[in-house]
Amino acid sequence: MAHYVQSALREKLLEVFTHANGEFVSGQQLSEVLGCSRTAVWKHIEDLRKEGYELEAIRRKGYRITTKPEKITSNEIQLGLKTKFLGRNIHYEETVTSTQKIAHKLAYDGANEGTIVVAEEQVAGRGRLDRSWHSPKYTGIWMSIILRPAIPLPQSPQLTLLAAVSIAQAIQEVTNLEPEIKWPNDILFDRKKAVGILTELQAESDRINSIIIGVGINVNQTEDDFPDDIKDKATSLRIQSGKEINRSELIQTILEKLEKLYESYLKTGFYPIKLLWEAYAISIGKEIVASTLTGKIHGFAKGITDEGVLIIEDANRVIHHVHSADIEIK
Ligand code: BT5
Repeated sequence: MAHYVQSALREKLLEVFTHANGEFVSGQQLSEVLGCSRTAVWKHIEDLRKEGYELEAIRRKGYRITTKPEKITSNEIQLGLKTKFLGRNIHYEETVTSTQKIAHKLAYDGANEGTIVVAEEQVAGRGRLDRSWHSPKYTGIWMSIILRPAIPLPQSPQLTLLAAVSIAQAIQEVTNLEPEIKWPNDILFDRKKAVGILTELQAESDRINSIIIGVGINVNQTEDDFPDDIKDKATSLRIQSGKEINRSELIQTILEKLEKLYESYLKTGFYPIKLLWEAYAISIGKEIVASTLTGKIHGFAKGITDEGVLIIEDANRVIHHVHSADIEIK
C-alpha cells in the first residue's frame, strides 16, 4: 500500500513537471498539487534525483527538470539487432524483485531459447551464494538470458566464461574501455567491479533444461550512487569512461557478441572461447587467494582447464582444481 501511494505521488509529480514544459514549478505549487508538506516535496525531488532525473532548484522560483533518465526500450534493443534468436523475445519491466526469478519462471513455462528479461530496477537483485546485488533504477543493465544448450551438465560453468567474454567484447566496442575479467564472473576496471554474472541451471537428472545467465552491469552510476559497503570495490562504465552510455545500445551489442560466441561454442567447443577469455584474464599468472566453500587456497593461478576450471599451484607445488570460489589477487 505504502509503495502504491509513493508511486502514485511520483506519477503526479512527473505529470506536473511535464505540464510545466521545462519551466519552473514552485515548491508551494507542488505541495498543493501533491497534498503534502514542502519538506515532503523536497524528499520526492531527492528521490527523482536518485532515479537519474536532473533538476535545477532556484530559491523563490522552485524546481524544473533539466534531464530525464534514459529508459531502456524493447524497440531500441531490437531495432537493427543482428541476431537470429537472442533477444528476439524481450520481457521488460520497470521494477522487479530479480530478473533471474522471472527468467526461471519463463524458462520453466517453456519460453524460447534466447528470451531475455530486462528491468530498470531490481529490489532483490542477487549475486552468488545468496549475496545481494545493488540494482538501482535507470542506471544499470539488469538482465537475464535464457539458453537451452544441449551440453553435458559439468560443462555448464563454461557458459559463465563465455558470457564474460561477450560482455567484455561489447563493452570494449561501445566504450573503448579495456575490461579485465577476474575468474570466474567479474569484469573489473582498475580492480573495481563493474559487472557480475550469475549462471543458474534448471536440470533433470543430468539433462539441462535451461541455463539462465544473469548479467548485472553498472553503467551510468556516479560514485555517490553506490552504497557504503560497495563504494570502494565497485565502479561503473560512466565513472571509467567519463561518458554516459546508452544502455539499449550496449544490450544490443552484448546480444550480438553472445550469440556469435555461443553458436561457435556449440559447433567447435570451448577451446576458442578459452583463448579469448585468457586474453582478458587478470587473475591468471598471479599470486591469489581463492576462498572456496571448504576453505582458502593460497597459490599461483596457472590458468584454466579446457572445462573452465581454475588451476592453482600452492607453495608446496600441489595443484588444486577450483570449480567455484571468490578470488583475491595479491
Ligand atoms: C555476482 O555475484 O557478481 C553476480 C551478480 C549478478 C547480478 C545480475 S543482475 C541481473 C540478474 N538478476 C539478479 O538478481 N542477479 C543477476 P557475486 O560474485 O556473489 O558478487 C556479489 C557481491 O558483489 C556482493 O556481495 C557485493 O559485495 C558486491 N556488489 C553488490 N552489488 C554490486 C554492484 N552493483 N556493483 C559491484 N559490486 C556489487
